[in-house]
Amino acid sequence: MPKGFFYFAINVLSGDHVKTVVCPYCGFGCRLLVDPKTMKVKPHRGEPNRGKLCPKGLHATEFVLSGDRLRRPLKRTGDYLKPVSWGRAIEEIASRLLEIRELYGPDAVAFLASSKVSNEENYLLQKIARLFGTNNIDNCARLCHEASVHALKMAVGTGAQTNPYEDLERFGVILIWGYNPAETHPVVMDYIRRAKRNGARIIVVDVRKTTSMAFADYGLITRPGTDIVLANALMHVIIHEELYNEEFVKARTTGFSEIKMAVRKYTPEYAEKVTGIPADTIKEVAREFASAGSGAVMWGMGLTQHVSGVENVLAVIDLALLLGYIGKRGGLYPMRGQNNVQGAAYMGALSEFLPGYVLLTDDRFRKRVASLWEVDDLPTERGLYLTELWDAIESGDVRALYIVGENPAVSEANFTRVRKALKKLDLLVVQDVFMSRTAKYAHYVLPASAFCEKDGSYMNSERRIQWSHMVCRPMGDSKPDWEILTMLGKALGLPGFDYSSVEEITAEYFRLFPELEDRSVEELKQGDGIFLPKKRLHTWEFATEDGRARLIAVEQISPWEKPDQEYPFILTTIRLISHYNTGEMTLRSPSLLKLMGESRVLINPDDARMLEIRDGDWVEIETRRGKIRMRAKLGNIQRGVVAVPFHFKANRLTSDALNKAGTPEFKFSAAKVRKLERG
Ligand SMILES: Nc1nc2c(c(=O)[nH]1)N[C@H]1C(S)=C(S)[C@@H](COP(=O)(O)OP(=O)(O)OC[C@H]3O[C@@H](n4cnc5c(=O)[nH]c(N)nc54)[C@H](O)[C@@H]3O)O[C@H]1N2
Ligand SMILES: Nc1nc2c(c(=O)[nH]1)N[C@H]1C(S)=C(S)[C@@H](COP(=O)(O)OP(=O)(O)OC[C@H]3O[C@@H](n4cnc5c(=O)[nH]c(N)nc54)[C@H](O)[C@@H]3O)O[C@H]1N2
Ligand code: SF4
Ligand SMILES: [Mo]
Repeated sequence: MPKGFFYFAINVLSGDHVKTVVCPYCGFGCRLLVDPKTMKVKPHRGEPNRGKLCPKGLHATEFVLSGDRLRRPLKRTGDYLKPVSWGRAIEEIASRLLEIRELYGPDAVAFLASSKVSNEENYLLQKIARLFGTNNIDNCARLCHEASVHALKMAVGTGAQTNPYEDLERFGVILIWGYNPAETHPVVMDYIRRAKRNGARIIVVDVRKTTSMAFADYGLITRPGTDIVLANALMHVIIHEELYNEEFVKARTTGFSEIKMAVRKYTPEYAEKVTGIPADTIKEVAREFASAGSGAVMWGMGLTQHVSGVENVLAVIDLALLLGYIGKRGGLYPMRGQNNVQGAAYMGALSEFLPGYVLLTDDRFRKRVASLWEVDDLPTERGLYLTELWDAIESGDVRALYIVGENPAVSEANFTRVRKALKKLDLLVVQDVFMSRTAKYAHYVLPASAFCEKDGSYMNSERRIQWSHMVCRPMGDSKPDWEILTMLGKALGLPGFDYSSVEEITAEYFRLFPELEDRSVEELKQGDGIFLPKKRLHTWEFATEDGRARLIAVEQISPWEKPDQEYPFILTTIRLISHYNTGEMTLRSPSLLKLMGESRVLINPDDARMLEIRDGDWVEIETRRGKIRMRAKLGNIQRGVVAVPFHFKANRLTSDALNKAGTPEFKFSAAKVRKLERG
C-alpha cells in the first residue's frame, strides 16, 4: 500500500522564519508552527491547541513533499492522461461547461467543494456555481454532520457548535455520544481530561468499548441504531423524577408537553430490552446528568450516519434543553470532521444554503449576496445533494461534474454505483493534490498546491476563523485552488473574477457577514482568530423566530436494512487514529505509515469462536452491495456487530439509504462474515 517513496526537496521561501499554519487534517483546528527550512512542525502555544498536537498534525507537512504530488495539468486522450498547459486546460474546461449549459441548462452541471481547502476557495467555488446558474454545489459535510445542521437549525435556529472548547473545562458533566474523540480529535481529549480533573462526570455512549471510554465514569454500550430509545428513556427518568430545569423550560422553550407525552412509554425497562443497557444504569446516568448543574453534549458520526440521523440529533438536543445546558450553563458540540468543513458550510458550499446557512429563499440576504456579486438575482431552488448526484448522472440529468479536493469514489456509500456514474459523465474535472482514486476517472486533472503552499483562512469546529500562512512555494506547476478558480471564473465570463491576492477574497466574504464588516484581514492574521458570529451562541435568546428553543419529540426509527438469516450481522464503520479518511494524505506520510496498524475488522470473540475465526485470520465480509477481504481482530465489541475501518474499501459494502439531511446510513448494514482459508 505505501505510496510515493521518493520525496522532493523543499521549495524554500528565501530567508524566512517560522510560520503558523492550520492543520490540514481534523476539524479541531490545531495550529502548527512550521520551520520553512526543514518543514519540521511544532505546536502553537496559544488557542486552541495550547502546545498540543496529535501524530497527524506533527507529521502534517510530509505528504506535501511526496513524489506522488500532481505537478502539471493533465487531459485525457483515450485511456491516458497527458500533460497540457494551464491556459489550454482552463479554456477547454470552460468552453465544455458553457456548451453543456447551452444544451441542457445550468443544472446539468454540478460542483463539489472541499472541506480541505480554505474559506476563500470554498467561497469562490460556490460563487462560480451560483453565478453559472445552479445550486448544485455541495461538499462532504453531506456525508458527515449535515443531520446535525438540520436538527440544530430546527431546535435552536443556528446549525453549528454553540460554545468554544474552553467552556468544556468548567461544566459539571460531559456526555459523549456516538463519538470517539480519543482517535478522531485527540487534542480535545486534553480539554475533557482537564474537565474531569475539575470534577466533571464523563458519560460515553457507543456500540463498542472505545478508547474514549478509558477514563469515563460511565461507558454505555447500546445496540446500533437504538439511540433514540436510550435518549428518550433518559428523558423519561428526568421528567418522571422532576429533575428537569422547570424555570428554563418555561421561559426559553416550547414543546415540553409533547416531549412529556412522547417519552412516557420509553421506560428504562423497555429501553433495557432494546438497547441492552440495564434499566438501573439508565436511571443512574439520568440522575447524574441532571444533577450536574451544567453540561456539554458532544456527538459524532455514531448519531448522524443513520436514516434517523436528524431525529437522533434532535433527541440529544432535547436532553440538553430539558436541563438548560446551553449558553453559560452548557453547550452543544457537534464535533466537526474535516479541517475546514465548518468553513465550507459557512461560505455557502451547500446545495440548500447560502453563506452563513441562510435559506435560499431568504429574499433580503439573497439580494445582498447578488448585489455584492454585481448580478440581479441568484437561483432559489435547492440544488442536488452530493448523495443524490449519482442517480442524477445515471438518468442523464447531470452531465458534468467539477470536483475540488474530494474523493467520492472511495468515501461515498456503495461506491460501486458512484464509480459507474463517474464513468458516464460527459465531463469530469478533478482538482486535487494527488491522483486520487476519483481523479483516475477524470477528463481533466488540475494540480492544486497543498495547504502550506498558500495563504488563506479556515474555520474550526468552534467557529474560530484562523489564518494559515504560506510556508513554501507551490510544487511543480501546481497552483493554489483560489488561483485556479479565479482563472475558471474569468474563463466562464463571470463578473468580478479578477482577484490578484487571496486577501481580496477574504475581504469580500467579510463584507457578507455583518459581524465581520468592521474586522480587518490584518487583525485575523495576527491574533488567535475570530469567532463567527460570536464566541457563545444562545446565551440570552435562541436564533428562532420567537427566540425560544423548540423541544421536538422524536420516536424510534428503525435502520433501513434488517439483519436476517442470510446476513445475520450488523456492520458499522469506524475510524482509526493514524489513518485519515480515504488515505490520500496519510498513506503518503512515512512517519504515519510507521504508526499505522493494519486495518482489520473488529469481531466479538464469542462470535469468532462460532465462526472458527482466530485473531489475525483472513475473513470475507459481505453485504447486499458487495464483499471485501480483511484480517480479523478479536476485541471489545458486542455480539452480533462487526466494525470495519472505513478508510479504504468499506464503502463497497455500505448502504446508500439516506436520512432527511441526505447523509447515508454508513453505520448500519446487514452483513455476513466467513472465514477464508487464504488471504
Ligand atoms: N484519525 C482520524 N481522525 C479523524 C478522521 C479520520 O478519518 N481519522 N476523520 C475526521 C472526520 S471527517 C470526522 S467526521 C470525524 C468523525 O469522528 P467520530 O464521529 O468520532 O468518528 P467515527 O469513528 O466514524 O464514529 C464514532 C463512533 O460511532 C460509533 N457508532 C457506530 N454506530 C453507532 C450507533 O448506532 N450508535 C452510537 N451511539 N454509536 C455508534 C462507532 O463505534 C464509533 O466509535 O473524525 C475526524 N477525525
Ligand atoms: N463507510 C463510511 N464512509 C464514510 C464515513 C464513515 O464514517 N464511514 N465518513 C464520511 C465522512 S464523515 C466524510 S467527511 C467523508 C470524507 O470524504 P472525502 O472528503 O472524499 O475524503 P478525503 O480523504 O478527506 O478526501 C480529501 C481529498 O482532498 C485532497 N486534498 C487535500 N488537500 C487539498 C488541497 O489543498 N486542495 C485540493 N484541491 N485537494 C486537496 C486529498 O488529496 C483527497 O483526495 O467520508 C465519508 N465516508
Ligand atoms: S487533533 Fe486534529 S487538528 Fe489537531 S493535530 Fe490532530 S489532526 Fe491536526
Ligand atoms: Mo467527516
